[in-house]
Amino acid sequence: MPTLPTLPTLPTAADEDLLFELLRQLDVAPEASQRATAQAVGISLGRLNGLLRATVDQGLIQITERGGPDKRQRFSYVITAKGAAEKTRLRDQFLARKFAEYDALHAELTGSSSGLSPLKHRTHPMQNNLAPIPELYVSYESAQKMKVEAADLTSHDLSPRQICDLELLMNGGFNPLKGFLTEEDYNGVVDNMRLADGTLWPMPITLDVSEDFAKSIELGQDIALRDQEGVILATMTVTDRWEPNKAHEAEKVFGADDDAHPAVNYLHNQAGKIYLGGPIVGIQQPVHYDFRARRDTPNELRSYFRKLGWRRVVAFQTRNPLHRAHQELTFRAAREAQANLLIHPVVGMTKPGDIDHFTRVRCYEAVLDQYPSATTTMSLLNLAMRMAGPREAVWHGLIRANHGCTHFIVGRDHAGPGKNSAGEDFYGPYDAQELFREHQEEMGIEMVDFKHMVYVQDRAQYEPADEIEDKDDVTILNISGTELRRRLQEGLEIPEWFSFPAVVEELRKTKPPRAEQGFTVFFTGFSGSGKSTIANALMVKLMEMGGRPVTLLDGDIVRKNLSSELGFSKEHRDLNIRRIGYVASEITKNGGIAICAPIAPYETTRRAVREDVENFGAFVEVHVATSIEECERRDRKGLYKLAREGKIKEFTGISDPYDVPSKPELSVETENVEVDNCAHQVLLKLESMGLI
Ligand code: PPS
Repeated sequence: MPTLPTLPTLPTAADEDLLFELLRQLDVAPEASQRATAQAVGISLGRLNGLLRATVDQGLIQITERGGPDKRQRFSYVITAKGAAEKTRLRDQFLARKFAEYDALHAELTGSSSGLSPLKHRTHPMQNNLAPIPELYVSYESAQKMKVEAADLTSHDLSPRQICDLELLMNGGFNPLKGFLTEEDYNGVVDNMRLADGTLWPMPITLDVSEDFAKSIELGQDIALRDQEGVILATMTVTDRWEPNKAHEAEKVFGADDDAHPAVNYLHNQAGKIYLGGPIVGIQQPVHYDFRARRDTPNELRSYFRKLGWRRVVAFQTRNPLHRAHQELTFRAAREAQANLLIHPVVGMTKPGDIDHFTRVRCYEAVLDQYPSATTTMSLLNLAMRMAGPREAVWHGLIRANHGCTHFIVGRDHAGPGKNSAGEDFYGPYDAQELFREHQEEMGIEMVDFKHMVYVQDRAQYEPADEIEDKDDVTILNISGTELRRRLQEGLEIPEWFSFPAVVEELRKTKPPRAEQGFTVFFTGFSGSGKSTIANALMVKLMEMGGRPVTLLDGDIVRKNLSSELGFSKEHRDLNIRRIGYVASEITKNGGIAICAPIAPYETTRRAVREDVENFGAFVEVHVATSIEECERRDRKGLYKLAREGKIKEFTGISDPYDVPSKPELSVETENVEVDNCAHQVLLKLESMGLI
């Protein structure tokens, strides 16, 4: 090696960042060629040479010569203990600088986002709920620049739920969060509902990613966060990476590690294994093409309230259409709180199986003229709900406080997830009110609590159930959610005391009677159990009846046409079934009948397909319960023999698992029963469910 120049000092931040990059690169790829190293760090070969010599001089790395034929790879590098310490120091310094830049950005935004002068310069102090709150967006000019720069960063494609979370992080809906939770904040939130600095925050807002993606990231690295079309919405400096204890999170946040809870199910079966945390810088809002005029950021709502002089605002959270009981409840709440009313429905993600938000918003619009326009407004909230009952109520309250509201309605079973796997409610009906009450002072928003509202026919009005003193002398009417669904499904009357004709009309448009809706019949069972034969017979019978198009997605047909590249590992089987589920849900959505007949050995995957389909219509799971012994005895395709001989690996029932369905709509035995009879049993089931 030629003589080394003396070590150049590294005075600027950019030089220090470069040294950090180099040490990191040498750590990751100690035997890469110099050209590759220079390319990875983004400098010329000459510059690299100088830097390498300098780092050797400082005792940060050692270079050894390697033998071997490849002249370009003559050296390998080892980072010394001193080098490792320097790398850590540089990383921490980098992060500290990022945080400082970030805080400065916030300070700038606090004053400028509404076009008002910064708060400290204003002569009249503004009421807390009306002053602008910090957003995480950069200015338009910076965003244009960042978009170009961020194109070179490693990208994470956000899931629909993460997009909802990111939008509320960026627009201040999740204030005071400045990004996805760090590990320390996460632990505090999970265990005590508090961030590391003690601030109340009940819900973990985490960026879950796959193990492979997590491995490709270095702490301190910036990543680009993209929506599902690839648009860069934000960048994030990854400061934390950890594997969460999901069972613990489920217990603490949702009250039980039970997959019957939609958010627990999501946590275990959809969320990635690793969480990344760190501050984000917002580049642009997620794009929404629907109901644009009805969507408002927290600052837009605050400025609207400011303009109208609304000092007290009570928010009503909902994921359901509004019926008369809700109208009465919201009127009463506004009266009680002496406040204006904000109808603030969630249009992000709600409970699987809920009425889609397009229909709901049309329903809300249909009843808006029932409210006094001078004191009521409606705005849509792109929140991904977790159905976490009490914690969710506190979370909803904080979000509404950020949106400029002073009061929040909490009714019976707020954000309830339904029954647990033992058939019991996850939370008590008024647990949410209790937890909210405990924290409301600190939250800066007051609860307006309501008991269950029922209709008293004698007085032709709604009253809270627990306030009716002459219960035994009057006629009390109530239609539950389940009863409403039944009436819609069967095309039965929905009385005017219960809902508004315009709402019912909208609901009937999207929810025609069951006999006119699409649905999916999903057969599952061992190979050779008779799934395909029964499915074929069923298809022919349904086609004979006519009325709706029928599609058969048989295991073998699908493997030929949709999944020809897949094998039989768990991963491939899951992918195969999810594809079938996707096609079936599209058919169901469009009013057709999908008959599926794969083995589908895993309960969790079948459940995911059920959820996909139930967004649009009924899912009828039929277990073809032929025993493995009988299937093997029949061995129609000769596959069992090959499996026994070890010539086919991972064969279901022989060398691969099959989860017997725990709650199928129907289970059919095929031993000593005619195929025609089996298909008929399915038809009877469909009839009893009102589907034909
Ligand atoms: S899965 O698990 O649902 O994705 O399987 P599926 O798509 O229904 O495909 C099952 C058919 O593939 C043949 N086959 C096997 N089955 C199970 N295990 C292994 N290892 C295997 N290898 C090939 C078999 O013929 C199945 O057809 P059916 O119609 O079920 O008999």
